[in-house]
Amino acid sequence: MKKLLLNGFEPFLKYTINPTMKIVQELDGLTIGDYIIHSEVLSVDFNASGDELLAHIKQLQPDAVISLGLAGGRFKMTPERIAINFKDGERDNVGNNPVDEPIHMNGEPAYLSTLPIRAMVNHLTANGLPAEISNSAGTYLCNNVMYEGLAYAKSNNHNMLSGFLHMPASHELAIQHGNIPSWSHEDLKKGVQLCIEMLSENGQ
Ligand code: PCA
Repeated sequence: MKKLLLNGFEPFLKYTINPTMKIVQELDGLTIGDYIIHSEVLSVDFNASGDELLAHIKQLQPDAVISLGLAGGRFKMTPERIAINFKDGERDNVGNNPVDEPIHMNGEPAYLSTLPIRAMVNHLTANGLPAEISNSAGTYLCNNVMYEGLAYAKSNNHNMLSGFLHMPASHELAIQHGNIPSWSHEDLKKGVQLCIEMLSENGQ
């Protein structure tokens, strides 16, 4: 049996609920295909989230890492193709407000996801869920965590697959937010389960 580290994020900015938190909590301990799922929730804190991720990786020694984040305003599930070496964005949950800063001072400019993102998108759409590959994870916490996971894999464990899935809002969040496209919690969760099935079938 292989181990999957599945991360979600806490709420942030004007998003009073982060649907990824509930999804990872509900999938914790389940087995999908070859993978047993171990879930964690990461902080929306530029100074802490990378260290949190690396601590979970070192503790669990996973075969693969999938991190989930809310992309408020997106209509589709969007596996991310690339993480870039930049931190920039609105104030995080503890007040960090980086502008054009590198994540790693002399790090690679970017890393490509090692998840089977095309197979994931095809499997999602074949099962009736709108999906497309995203070519930008932004420069906020999600990009930060995706970059850290791939940088770790590159320098410490070439076999560990790693990447990021951005998710639309849930209906529960959309009601609170007021003006945002949304999916049911069940469809969001099913989307993540379908992606893990593809990881099991197509991940090397
Ligand atoms: N989404 C944010 C950070 C946390 C989350 O769920 C992002 O897209 O960077």
